[in-house]
Amino acid sequence: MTIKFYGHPFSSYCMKALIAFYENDIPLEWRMLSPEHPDNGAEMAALWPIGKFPTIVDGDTQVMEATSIIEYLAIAHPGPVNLIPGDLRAAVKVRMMDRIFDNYVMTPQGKCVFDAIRPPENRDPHGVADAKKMLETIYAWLDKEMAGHEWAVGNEFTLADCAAAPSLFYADWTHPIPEKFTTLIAYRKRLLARPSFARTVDEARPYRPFFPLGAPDRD
Ligand SMILES: N[C@@H](CCC(=O)N[C@@H](CS)C(=O)NCC(=O)O)C(=O)O
Repeated sequence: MTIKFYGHPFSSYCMKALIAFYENDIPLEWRMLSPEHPDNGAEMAALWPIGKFPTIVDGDTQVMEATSIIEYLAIAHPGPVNLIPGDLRAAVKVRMMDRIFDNYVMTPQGKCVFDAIRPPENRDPHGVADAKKMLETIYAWLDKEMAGHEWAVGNEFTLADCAAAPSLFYADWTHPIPEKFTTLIAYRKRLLARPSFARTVDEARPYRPFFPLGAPDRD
């Protein structure tokens, strides 16, 4: 039975989970969440009232949260690319970096984007300024942290890179990574060249006109 994937190709958290599917060629059946597919929206509302996507359904198993989906795939559909290291100490670092990319890159990036789609009277300039400050702080930290290895944790592509790819992709569109952070910029380029992530970027390409801050003409 094919795994049902509820989400949208332009969603950063969907891209994160899709990387794990594509790394190991795990088949999936799209349940696109968009106004053209109201039935999928109704199914999703019944499955997960919080409404955040992606969510997957694999037979009797439902999994919410992109990180948990990647953890689930590693156990239920293992393949040649092991995104969660078997070594428990290494796995702690991978999970820590996953949290860092979600909490301190993806979250402040999202704050800036979602603020832009609010009506002007409901905007939160202080919150957006704080979010940009957080992005600047984490860019500086990551530029040092990423020195001397290919991927987020060592030289194997892991869960942490699944989180890093869409978060740095959209964060750089939202609040550009300063040119002086050459190590971080080079890492973002390596992520863009990884076939699994490149595929998600291509699948999301038709939706770029919907990026609320205006998508740059690159990547
Ligand atoms: N913590 C969730 C976050 C998922 C999330 O925020 N997804 C966004 C799309 S990228 C979403 O569902 N937005 C619609 C909404 O908030 O109603 C995860 O890691 O999967």
